[in-house]
Amino acid sequence: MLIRLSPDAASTDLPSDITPKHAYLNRRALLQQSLGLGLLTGMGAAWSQTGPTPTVVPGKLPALASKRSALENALAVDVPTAYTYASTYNNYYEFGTDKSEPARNAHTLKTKPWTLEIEGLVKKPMRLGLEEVMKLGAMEERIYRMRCVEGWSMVIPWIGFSLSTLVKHVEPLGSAKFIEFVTLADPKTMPNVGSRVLDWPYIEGLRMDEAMHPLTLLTFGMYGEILPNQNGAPIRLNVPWKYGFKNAKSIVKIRFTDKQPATAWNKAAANEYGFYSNVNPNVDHPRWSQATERRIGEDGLFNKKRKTLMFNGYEAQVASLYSGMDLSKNF
Ligand SMILES: Nc1nc2c(c(=O)[nH]1)N[C@H]1C(S)=C(S)[C@@H](COP(=O)(O)O)O[C@H]1N2
Ligand SMILES: [Mo]
Repeated sequence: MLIRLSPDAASTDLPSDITPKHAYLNRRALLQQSLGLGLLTGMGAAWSQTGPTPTVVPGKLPALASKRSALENALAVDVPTAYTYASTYNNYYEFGTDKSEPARNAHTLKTKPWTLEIEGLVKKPMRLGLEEVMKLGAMEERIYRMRCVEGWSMVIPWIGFSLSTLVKHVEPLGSAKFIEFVTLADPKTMPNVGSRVLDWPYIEGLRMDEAMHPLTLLTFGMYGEILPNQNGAPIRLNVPWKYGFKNAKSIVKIRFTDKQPATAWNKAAANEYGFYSNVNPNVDHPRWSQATERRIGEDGLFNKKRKTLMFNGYEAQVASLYSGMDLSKNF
């Protein structure tokens, strides 16, 4: 399932037009079936060139629709990472700390039934089944560059809708300043939750304006399919201008708070992993440089690396969120 797109074909198009339209629409229709109607299970069915004609054509991101942005220019020369890498080279410490372990171990994760609890400083706290969550918004494909703090990157076509849709639905109180994301920690199905490598459950957090940014994606699928367990099924976060560890997998609770959440990696090593975690080539990790990255599947270990871009290439979209902040202190 290798997805290769011609940079020439892409150079005049917006990101959502990079994929040949017929393939895109068929994938979308298949995803709607698999996510919405429950007709398909697992993999193998999607990414077909033939299929039902969809009735809904996805729209562009409002923030990106008007003119070609730095993001679009950057993505026009990027190609999505092969599905085999995106689904076998993973960080999901609950299933092991080796990159190959989540793909081997995560089959034990039980994603049905799944309940998402929304609590804290909101007018309408609620418990929603996965299907109810998915009905809150219109699914879109977003091709995002992902940059892991360890120095590698991928380009992944995610499927989901902006987190802001869910946030508006539960009506946060004025006192809500942050959102905490709590993920599943089940020692019965997650072999590494017994270890002390992190303080479980894995918790992440965003400031409210970051959570409301249209690029912040509540994600249910990738490459036109439901998420594989190792990629955080059935529901995860994707905040593409931040290091990968911000993207909490298998979320069970979303809590609105007035205080900055204590996040898993910040608790483990505060001097190495800050709350903001914005991709920043100018701020080194204490133990290594963040100036360059290795694109998985593209560069061999000994090939040249890519330059890491400020805010992972999403500077035009998100830099204003941090104006006036010292990003070497708020790393
Ligand atoms: N629950 C949970 N979420 C997690 C992690 C984890 O260990 N546990 N690892 C994070 C890290 S470090 C990265 S780089 C991304 C990897 O996402 P991917 O495997 O889909 O590429 O997931 C993030 N979300
Ligand atoms: Mo990561």
